[in-house]
Amino acid sequence: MRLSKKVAGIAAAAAALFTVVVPATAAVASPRSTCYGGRVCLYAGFDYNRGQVDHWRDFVADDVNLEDNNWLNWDFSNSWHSMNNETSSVRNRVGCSVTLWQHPYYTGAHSTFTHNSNDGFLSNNAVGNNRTSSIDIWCR
Ligand SMILES: [Ca+2]
Ligand SMILES: [Ca+2]
Ligand SMILES: [Ca+2]
Repeated sequence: MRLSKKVAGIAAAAAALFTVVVPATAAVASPRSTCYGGRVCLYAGFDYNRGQVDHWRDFVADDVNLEDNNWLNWDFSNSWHSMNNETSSVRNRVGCSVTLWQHPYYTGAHSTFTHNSNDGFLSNNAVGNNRTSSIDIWCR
């Protein structure tokens, strides 16, 4: 009797833990200020979309042409809005340097961002604002 009561208590504790875990998982759905390790994150707005429509996307490998990539919404759904010539800020957590290029296939003006760097304002970089069309991740 005593044992089953203890088991019931553990089950209740596990259930309580589960109800806590669910909203916590939902809370991290917005990448607004977070870029997870092993990724480089591009944002359609300055300051990682603060106060703006949250169009963003993360990359784990090179992409030669962003014309066929769409932004994600805050909830990871597809915005159906092309990423080409729209990047305004970047966070790099991918583990090595990343170069953003003005044109597809790594051509034109470009800017390189070291691992763990952030740039909330690409207007003053060589690649410029709303011009990125390809992304080269040095270690992938
Ligand atoms: Ca692409
Ligand atoms: Ca800048
Ligand atoms: Ca471009």
